[in-house]
Amino acid sequence: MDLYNYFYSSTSYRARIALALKGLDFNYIAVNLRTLEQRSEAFLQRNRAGGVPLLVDGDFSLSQSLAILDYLEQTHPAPALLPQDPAARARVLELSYAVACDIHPVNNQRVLRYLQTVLNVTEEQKQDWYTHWIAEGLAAVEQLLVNEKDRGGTGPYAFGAQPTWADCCLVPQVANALRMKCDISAYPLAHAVYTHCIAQPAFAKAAPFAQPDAPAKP
Ligand SMILES: N[C@@H](CCC(=O)N[C@@H](CS)C(=O)NCC(=O)O)C(=O)O
Repeated sequence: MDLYNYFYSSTSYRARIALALKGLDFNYIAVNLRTLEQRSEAFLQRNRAGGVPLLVDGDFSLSQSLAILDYLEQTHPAPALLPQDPAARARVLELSYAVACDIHPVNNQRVLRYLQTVLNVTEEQKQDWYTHWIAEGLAAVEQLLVNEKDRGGTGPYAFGAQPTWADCCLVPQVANALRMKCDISAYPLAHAVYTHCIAQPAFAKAAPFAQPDAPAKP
């Protein structure tokens, strides 16, 4: 399999975590988001949406990180990253979608680029925008983790003793928030899940600064 991705991309990071947890090797094909390689004609021919990750498995090509997670789940079921029980599975998806559908899209690079280059917001206003949506989004995620704890959830992952899609989505989002210097002290459960996960080998393998296109760690 080939994974078109970028070290700092949180959606790529989701796919890398799932691949690592399932013990799957892949060819790392870097798409440089800093130089807007995702907008190049060559890449747009692969993915008209102009985003990473993009998974290519033989002649099968797939964008959308959650569709990639689902494809991996179906094609390589072990270890399972979604619970069997319908309610438990729905809880995992609820948190995953809270990150993937509510937090990430409004702070995606193309949105920030539009704010700056078309709407001419200042750097400070851009940071306000980013921080605002992180705060709104992580507060909702934290409540989901509180609810899970109230139901008897024990961690150390978001939903129990095994990693799930929720961790694949949450860890990159918290990493982005920290990189953008957002205060995440109001989300202790999310922070605890993040801290646990990044110490695990599969998550470490998938981390931004473990990737071949990453510069030396700042
Ligand atoms: N919903 C898509 C989003 C893909 C996406 O837009 N990824 C970001 C990187 S995290 C990207 O490539 N952004 C480039 C841009 O916005 O121009 C997914 O989950 O895969």
